[in-house]
Amino acid sequence: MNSCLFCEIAAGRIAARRLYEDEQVVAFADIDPKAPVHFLVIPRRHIASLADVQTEDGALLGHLLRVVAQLAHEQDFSDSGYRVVTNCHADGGQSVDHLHFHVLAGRALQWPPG
Ligand code: D5M
Repeated sequence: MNSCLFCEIAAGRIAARRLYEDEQVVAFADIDPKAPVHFLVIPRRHIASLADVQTEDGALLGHLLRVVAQLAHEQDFSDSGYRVVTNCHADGGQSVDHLHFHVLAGRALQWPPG
């Protein structure tokens, strides 16, 4: 596998504003925020996209989404609301090939997205 930006962030070799980390996942601020709150939650292990998730990754994905809900609660935007997005492959708008969930909050978000 070639060098992966989000693997480097997860390993601490590239700096990011980290919000949360444990043995399996890392959350950090998006470098180009699209809302007052915009961070990314990633698995430490390299999974290229949602299309590459395997059945045995179910517990990891469940934990990752539970971390999203926990951070929303702790950062006090759970009640006002938020959006969780993963972009997959070219038409989905994926630009970094390491599975990541965008978490957006802090304003009323439009639907549908562009
Ligand atoms: O989302 C990829 C996201 O990754 C995009 O919103 C910018 C963000 N990004 C890119 N480089 C960095 C660094 N170095 N730190 C934090 N955030 C970063 P996608 O859905 O793949 O387009």
